[in-house]
Amino acid sequence: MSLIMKSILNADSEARYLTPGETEQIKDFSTNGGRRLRLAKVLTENRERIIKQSGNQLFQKRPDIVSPGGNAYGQEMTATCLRDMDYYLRLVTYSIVVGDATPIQEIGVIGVREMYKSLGTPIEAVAESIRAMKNFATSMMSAEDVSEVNSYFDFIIAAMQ
Ligand SMILES: CCC1=C(C)/C(=C/C2=NC(=C\c3[nH]c(/C=C4\NC(=O)[C@H](C)[C@H]4CC)c(C)c3CCC(=O)O)/C(CCC(=O)O)=C2C)NC1=O
Repeated sequence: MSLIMKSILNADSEARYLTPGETEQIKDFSTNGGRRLRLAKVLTENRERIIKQSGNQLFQKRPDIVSPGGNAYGQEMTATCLRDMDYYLRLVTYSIVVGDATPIQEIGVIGVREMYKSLGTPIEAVAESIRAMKNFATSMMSAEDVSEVNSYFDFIIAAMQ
């Protein structure tokens, strides 16, 4: 949930107006909004490149997953693997826009370990793909911007441990 909605719900639950501290926080959050949208746009515009590069890096590191018997073996399964990476990158852009990890948490990580287990997908390799996307995506950003997006990739990786 966005900081704005959270502040309003908190205040309303106590039937009070927003405090100066809360409005100050909302002001910072709003000031930062342009930057968050710009970052989400950079990732959106570069999504194909990020996924292709990171996928290649993953398959080089883990040739077993695209070899016969591997979970991403064959054109169709490899495409599904890259699609999952695309799903996660998309959730990262949502989180960047809203400024917290809720979209990732609610859409992408609940029950994820059980799901990949039932699919026979090595989850540590999925985590590796997220790490590769993080490295590649942040390589095109300033240090300040990196600190804004790193935590969302890390959030996904942590959920896969
Ligand atoms: C937005 C939230 C969301 C997520 C996260 C999601 C994941 C997801 N990945 C799936 C399959 C899959 N996921 C992978 C992914 C991989 N295999 C590997 O070895 C690699 C490590 C990895 C790529 C990095 C593969 C290969 C399948 C197909 C497995 C199969 O059909 O046997 C499936 C099963 C149904 C399907 O094929 O679509 C789901 C639900 N779906 C969602 O709606």
